[in-house]
Amino acid sequence: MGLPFSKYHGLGNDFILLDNRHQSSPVLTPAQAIDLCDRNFGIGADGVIFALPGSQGADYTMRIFNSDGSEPEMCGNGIRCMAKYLEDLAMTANSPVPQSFTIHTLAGPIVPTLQPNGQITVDMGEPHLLAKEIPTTLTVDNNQVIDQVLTVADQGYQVTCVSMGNPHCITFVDDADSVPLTQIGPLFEHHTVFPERTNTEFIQVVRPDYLKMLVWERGAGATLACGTGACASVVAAVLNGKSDRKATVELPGGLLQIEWSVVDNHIYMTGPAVLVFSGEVCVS
Ligand code: ZDP
Repeated sequence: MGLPFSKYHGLGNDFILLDNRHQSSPVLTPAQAIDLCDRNFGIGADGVIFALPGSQGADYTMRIFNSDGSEPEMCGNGIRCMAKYLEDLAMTANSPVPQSFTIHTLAGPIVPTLQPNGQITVDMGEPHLLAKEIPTTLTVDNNQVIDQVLTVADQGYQVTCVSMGNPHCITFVDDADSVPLTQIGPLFEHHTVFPERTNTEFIQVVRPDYLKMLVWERGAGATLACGTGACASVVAAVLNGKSDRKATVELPGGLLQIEWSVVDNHIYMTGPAVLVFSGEVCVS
């Protein structure tokens, strides 16, 4: 009756990982995922990740439910956790441990590679910039949203929108610590110009190779880190002439290394993933 699970975190962005390799649909409903993510009545997490059988040529498939039960297309910290989880499952089963695999997601194939030092580098694919790809109705002539005004609670913000498969709205600020995140975050998330809602990042450019980021996540609120958000923020900073293509992003939970390759236009994200505990949970 207990459902085996493992809990991992990537810089404090925490996930419940489920071994779903025996069937192609998630073993939990969104409502059950909401219950397990509850920090008082459940295990506590920002989301639930299902490690599913591969499809479309990939070794595995990842699906994720946010703590509010919604399903994002992609999850950067989560996919590092899934790579570590797959390594741990292989070690437990005395199977060969692959260093790299292809994981099918709703944002396309994503390729994590386990590094000898324990860090995980993920080929996150290419960023998407067209307004309809974000999606946002904050349209401009060239159909990209770069340094455009968005009015939130009667205040104008200069925003840049980037999709990493999931939507991100980035604002550059002088001082990340003074952003009233819990007040304005939800207003960005639910703004009418974002039909699929949005993740929201506030970025302080400390140096061209070092950004400080605060995030309000769609469906999860203020989290300690967001991998796709860090990737989107470096893209936004490059597009606005504010950073190098290779930069460290400081999040409340720690550091991510991000590189937007000139060679293949892909984003490479490097960071940790850590097992916290495993157990069995009652599911009703
Ligand atoms: O797009 C969304 O709804 C996000 N909340 C998904 C989770 C993103 C994540 N924090 C990340 O690291 O990319 C897991």
